[in-house]
Amino acid sequence: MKKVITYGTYDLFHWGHLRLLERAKELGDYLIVGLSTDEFNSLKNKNSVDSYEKRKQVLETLDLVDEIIPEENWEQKIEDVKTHQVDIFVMGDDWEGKFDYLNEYCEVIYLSRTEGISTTQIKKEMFD
Ligand code: C2G
Repeated sequence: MKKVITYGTYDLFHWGHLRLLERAKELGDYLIVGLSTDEFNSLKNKNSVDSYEKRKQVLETLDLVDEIIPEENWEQKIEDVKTHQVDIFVMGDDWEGKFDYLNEYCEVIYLSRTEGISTTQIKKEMFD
């Protein structure tokens, strides 16, 4: 079984998120999402509209996603890859190069971001 992992906040789930997860799942048989906790979001200077629990519930409705683990810090990825015996690490290419250190432990693939949609843009439209 080929295991894929990706990480993110996945706030106000949208088409861009879905396309990323679809393409990530196509690379293997089992997809793990490291979902940023509310505490880690503040470390990322990213305040999500929805709580971790709500964001997790949305991802749990997707057959695409086989497992969700909390992303609590920047340092856990190597341990996660080892513990979960991950074969492929995937991120959107807004992170291109940032996680190349994981090449020692698994394949690292950056997928193109979906243009024209972002949580930031949705928040602006919701709250402006
Ligand atoms: N994404 C995308 N297209 C968009 C928006 C997001 O492909 N229009 C991708 C991002 O590249 C990322 C994933 O969807 O791979 C989740 O996006 P975010 O929730 O914004 O993730 P981020 O806050 O960048 O967290 O340790 C890594 C971080 O947790 C990544």
